[in-house]
Amino acid sequence: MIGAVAPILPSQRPARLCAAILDRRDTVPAPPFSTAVNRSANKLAVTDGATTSRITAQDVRFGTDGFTVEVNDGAAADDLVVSGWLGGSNGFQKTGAGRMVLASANTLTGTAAVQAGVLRLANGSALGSAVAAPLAGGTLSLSPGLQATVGGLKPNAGGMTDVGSGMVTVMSGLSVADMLTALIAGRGDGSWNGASGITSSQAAADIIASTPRTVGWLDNGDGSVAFAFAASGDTNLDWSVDILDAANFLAGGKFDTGSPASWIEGDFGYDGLVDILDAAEFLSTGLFDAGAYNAPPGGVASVAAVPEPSASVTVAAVFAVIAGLSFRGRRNRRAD
Ligand SMILES: [Ca+2]
Ligand SMILES: [Ca+2]
Repeated sequence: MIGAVAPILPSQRPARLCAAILDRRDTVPAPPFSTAVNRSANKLAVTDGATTSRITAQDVRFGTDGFTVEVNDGAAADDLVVSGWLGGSNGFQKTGAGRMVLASANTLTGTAAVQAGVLRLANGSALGSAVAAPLAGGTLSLSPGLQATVGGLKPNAGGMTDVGSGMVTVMSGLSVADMLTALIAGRGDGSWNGASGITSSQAAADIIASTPRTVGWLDNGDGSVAFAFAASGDTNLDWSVDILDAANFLAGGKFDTGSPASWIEGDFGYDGLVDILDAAEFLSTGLFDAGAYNAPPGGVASVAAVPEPSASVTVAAVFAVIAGLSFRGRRNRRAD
């Protein structure tokens, strides 16, 4: 139920204009959320999932005690959309089976723990510098094509991180080894059907539709890592497969060496090596020089309008590129 609205005392305001300060000490009744949102103690709850509940113009500061947002599931795909500003120094816990969408840039810190249901990011800065932690039964997801940055991520906490058709950059605290553990768990049998870790529901759907897609990753070298919906061969995760990728594949110098290799060096199959299987994956997508294969938010992938080249032409083109670059040696720096 929507509670009565009472003025907020100046002493209760955060630095910014704010409709409600939601923390344990707060005694202010609920602000006028658009549908059936109520709150008690340190919990904000959406109890009516029949329509999408919205927190729009209000800014909400989660107090230093942290906060629980319970979003129950209903008929609407999005059960709660928060497009106001969220701030707070101790994160929040998302509970309930419903889907909560963060649609604006926020300044959260602490841990955003997804204990159940879905927390979807619809803005690249929706989590501020908070650490996302999807726990068993919880999923962190992205709106289509979104490129999101999070302060941290705990992808091996039992839950799922679904990159969809987007990309996640994790600023710090996630090692390449832990990211790979999560990716391999999410990859499952190769069709991205794992029960936990990092996956892509878009890649899984594409594979079912016989379009080979996967999830790629990068070590940015500055303490941050990234992973994204990808096609094999897209070494730099720019959502096209072109000469830069062929150059990275060659510059890595890992082909058939048995040396440990990364995605950018050409290990597209997650066995840690670059061999003929990876080269085959590179070629089998038919995407070389075919333009963008993934749509930006609200856009259309240009590859959709390009007639798919025949496999033989694509293979010939790639091998011509590889042969040409080979003569130039490995002095060239990686084109990433
Ligand atoms: Ca690329
Ligand atoms: Ca491999």
